[in-house]
Amino acid sequence: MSSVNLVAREVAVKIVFYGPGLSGKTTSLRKVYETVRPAHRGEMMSIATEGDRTLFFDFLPVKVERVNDCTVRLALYTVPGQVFYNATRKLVLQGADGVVFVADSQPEMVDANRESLANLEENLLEQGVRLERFPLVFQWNKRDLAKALPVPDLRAALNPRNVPDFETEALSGRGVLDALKAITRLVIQDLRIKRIVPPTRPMTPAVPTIGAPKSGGSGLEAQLSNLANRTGPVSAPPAGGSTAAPVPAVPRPSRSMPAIVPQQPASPIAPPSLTGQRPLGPTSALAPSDLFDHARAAEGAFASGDYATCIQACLDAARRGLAFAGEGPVGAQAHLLHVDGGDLLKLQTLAARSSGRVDDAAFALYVVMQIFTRLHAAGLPAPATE
Ligand SMILES: Nc1nc2c(ncn2[C@@H]2O[C@H](COP(=O)(O)OP(=O)(O)OP(=O)(O)O)[C@@H](O)[C@H]2O)c(=O)[nH]1
Ligand SMILES: [Mg+2]
Repeated sequence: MSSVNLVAREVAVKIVFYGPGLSGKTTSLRKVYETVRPAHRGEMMSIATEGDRTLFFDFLPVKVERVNDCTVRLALYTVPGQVFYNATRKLVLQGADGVVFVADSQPEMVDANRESLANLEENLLEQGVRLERFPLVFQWNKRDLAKALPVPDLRAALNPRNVPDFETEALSGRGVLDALKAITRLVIQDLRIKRIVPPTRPMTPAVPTIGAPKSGGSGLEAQLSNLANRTGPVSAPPAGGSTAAPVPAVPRPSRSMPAIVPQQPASPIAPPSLTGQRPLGPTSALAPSDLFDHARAAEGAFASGDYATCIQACLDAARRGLAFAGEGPVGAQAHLLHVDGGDLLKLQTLAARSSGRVDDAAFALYVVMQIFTRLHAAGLPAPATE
């Protein structure tokens, strides 16, 4: 869901990396994280992973300055590709402005690619959005594998609309930033057509428009390219395997997270609006407005490395969240909301300890997000009536 701050001339857009399980969505996002200079991005958050598998989502904020006289803030998300996580995919997809579809080039993945694309179409339609009119680009990923299908075959199977597509190797990063540039350009064009992006100021004739970026100028292409960390170019040649530095599933929190704050925490699952002074993480993005402050407290403690406080704040938020399901024992509330009782028990055990570890705190945030997600699905808390 895009948001525009006309005073600051900032546009915040949400882009989702979609595709079947293990196609390379998380690896692609990680490569964007590694490529973009720290001053232009926040920390990458991987919320609940099991080995390679994303269980909830990954999130990375990126800032692109001076596009069409505006600053563009990208909120990049990945979905979990495994078929049975469709409820989570729907949540992450809500309010998306564009999608990078990461297809797996291997022959045995043709059906999984097709099913995932059909699933994207169906989930968008539930939001009243038609895929054929939606900003979309493809990554034909894993091109480094010898058995990768020819690109024309992939196009015929998945891209009859002939939207921009890119051969990528997420492990080395080849092509990943090109796909991101393309989807950002499409999204901004779409927002301009919808008159959401403000027109260029008349007094700044030197600033090129999105549709006609000038080479070496301050157009979107140039700006995104300029973000690249010179010590780790995205187009580094593949070296017969992974060249990516190992990144922990739960990255170490940074005190230098970018300014990300919602203008109004009105919708419980609104994507983060990216203006303001303090960081907004995925937990507060999912929080019902009554619990927004609790989520922020938990995230603040996490960001400052105070994991024990984060876990306590999560337990508090979890209890308050469960209370929306009515009075009674926590177990019954959890049952009503279909929240995993085992996870709650573990959260209570962690909170009883005096110290906290980063992975425990990340788990606590995950439990709270699980509760927020279920509350939303159940329509709780009910909106206030006049
Ligand atoms: N050879 C090769 N392997 C890749 C490439 N991209 C990703 N992989 C590998 O594919 C596996 C899955 O990658 P992920 O990025 O975790 O996949 P995902 O799409 O996020 O998977 P889910 O979270 O389950 O949806 C990992 O072992 C990656 O190292 C690529 O371009 N080439
Ligand atoms: Mg993943």
